[in-house]
Amino acid sequence: MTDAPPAASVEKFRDWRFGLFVHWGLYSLPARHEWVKNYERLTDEDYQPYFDHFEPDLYDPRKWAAAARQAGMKYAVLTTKHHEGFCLWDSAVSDYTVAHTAWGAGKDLVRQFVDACRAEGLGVGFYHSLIDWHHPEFPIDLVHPQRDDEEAIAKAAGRDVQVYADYLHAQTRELLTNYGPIDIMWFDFSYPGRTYPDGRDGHGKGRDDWRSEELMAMVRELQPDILINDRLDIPGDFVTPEQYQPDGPMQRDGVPVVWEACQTLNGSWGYDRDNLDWKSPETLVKMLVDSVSKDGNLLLNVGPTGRGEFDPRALATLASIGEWMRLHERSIRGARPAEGYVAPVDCRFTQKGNRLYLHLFSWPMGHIHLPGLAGKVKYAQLLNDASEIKRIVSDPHQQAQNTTMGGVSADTLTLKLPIQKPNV
Ligand code: JFZ
Repeated sequence: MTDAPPAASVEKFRDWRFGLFVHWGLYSLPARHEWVKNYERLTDEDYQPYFDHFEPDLYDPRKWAAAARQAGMKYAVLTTKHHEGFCLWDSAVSDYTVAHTAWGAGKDLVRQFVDACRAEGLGVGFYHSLIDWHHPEFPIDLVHPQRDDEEAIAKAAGRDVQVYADYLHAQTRELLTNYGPIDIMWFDFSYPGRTYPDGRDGHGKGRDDWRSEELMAMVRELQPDILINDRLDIPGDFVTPEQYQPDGPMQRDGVPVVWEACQTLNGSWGYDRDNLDWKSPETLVKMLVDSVSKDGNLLLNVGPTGRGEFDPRALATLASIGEWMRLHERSIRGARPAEGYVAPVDCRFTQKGNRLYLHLFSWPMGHIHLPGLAGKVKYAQLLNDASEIKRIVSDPHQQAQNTTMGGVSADTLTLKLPIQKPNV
């Protein structure tokens, strides 16, 4: 690893626990997944209408940032450029930017985003795609074997990825020079050493293609306090499980590592109009709790529309999460896993200071048994309304006689819960 970030940056990031991911670009117009250009094998010509019609007249990132803050998020990460190659800022080294669209002459959507985050008190992150389907020297090559073909290979021939790497470095320098202190750099992604199923060279991309060490050193030089993710094909400051929850605190080479799960609202990162696969707010809250209980963050994605708004389904979901966070935030923000206690089935523990938070993913039948906690809990309450919960410590005498609390070991704390789950 090239150096390490300051401990204060790491702790700040871990305390945030919950952030907003925004995938926004030309793909918001076809509105059927940010990989549409690759999935549907669209040529540059096919894709041109989205550049020509990019006109996000309702773009007001203060609204995005306010929605994020109200949902309980503490930072936001924007796709400055996704794989399609389109830049949301007025890059000096590209014409494929918002500033070169008919609508966006002279506009810098990244600056507006950064200003909005700062105004709402959110940390700021930049997602930046390593892959670029538009740059003339990027060898478009195998990412999805089943979707690649001879034409793509032929197109890749003769392209010089090092020329592209110069461009990548120049753009990264712009992003980390012109917008003040940036908290997170989120590169995406490497796929080294890929081969086709029949053994042909798949032209994978990795550290030698991006010149990852050099790139990371530059990022640290420009932004000494920044955290860099782990998708440069060299170790980064945090790891990024994507669309899955790990089964426990994450490790790298046997050592605990900072991590952030990224999750979609509906399986697509970019705005996907006809998608019906929306996760419920309850599922998303469970993902957040699950991450924190395993010492990780959750970066939850919204794909804004081509007009630049969060669509009503996304807003409603964020509002529901926000209502849960209003009542339960202190079990999340700055929280850590509970050391030494194993949560019962379908439960998660988080801890902050001497307070232990028990999150119940399904509502128990009147009692919940907590092995190892007898005599360790001075007071128990529901978090949503501070109403007391009665503790029942099993009585060894009764246990011996196998009566009231029979079968519950002496070190088990039993809590008596209301039969009805609180309506929150
Ligand atoms: C990448 C992007 O392709 C996707 O569009 C989105 O931006 C997401 C956050 O990141 O998707 C990936 C990247 C890496 C893996 C899987 C999906 N991977 O290494 O398994």
